[in-house]
Amino acid sequence: MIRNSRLILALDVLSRERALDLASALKDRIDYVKVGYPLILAAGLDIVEKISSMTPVIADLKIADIPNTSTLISEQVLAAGASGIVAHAFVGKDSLSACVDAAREHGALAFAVTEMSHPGAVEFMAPVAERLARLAAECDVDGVVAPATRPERISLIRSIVGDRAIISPGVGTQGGSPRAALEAGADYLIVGRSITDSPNPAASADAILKEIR
Ligand code: BMP
Repeated sequence: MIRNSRLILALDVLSRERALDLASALKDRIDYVKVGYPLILAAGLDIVEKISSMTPVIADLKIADIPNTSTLISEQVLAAGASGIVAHAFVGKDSLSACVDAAREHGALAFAVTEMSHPGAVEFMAPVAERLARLAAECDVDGVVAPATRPERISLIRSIVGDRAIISPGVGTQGGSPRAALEAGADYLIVGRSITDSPNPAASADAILKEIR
């Protein structure tokens, strides 16, 4: 069984059955499954509990609301069994802290988004990513999300967040290199379609694991 694989599987599929099949087939190759709006909206919130019985789940709802609403959203996914939640940092200290507090109360992890991996992130997020990373550290998040598509940004964000975990999406389908992201300072790679859209998801996960080992 491979643990500490440094892989987080982004399970952005719309079929409950397919999600459970993938989680079951890949659970020994990954450290977490990340679920977000696509799967939760398609399959229902209890998919979090179902997958959690196989492998820890990070609920990536990129929470970005006023503190009260952020707490309510966090509590829903945490009560459903999520081991981690993801929130946006740009909403400010009070809202991000509300998510961190909710995670702590459930013994779960809280991650904050600093800079996203898609090209459009350079328009508004990149110019403030360092401030967002500092705010995330001030709010005592467990980790941050930083882009594997721009490894130099991972290094910069690492210099700000210290020992906090960096989880990094954007490898494979979005063009980022797994090895480059880890060498730049990422702790975990978030990988979705390169694995889930593959005719052989387990073999594709193994190929990434081989590349990063
Ligand atoms: P894929 O490997 O298929 O590109 O999936 C990446 C996953 O990471 C998706 O769930 C996406 O929503 C998420 N993600 C991202 O791609 N970039 C970010 O900056 C933040 C994300 O959460």
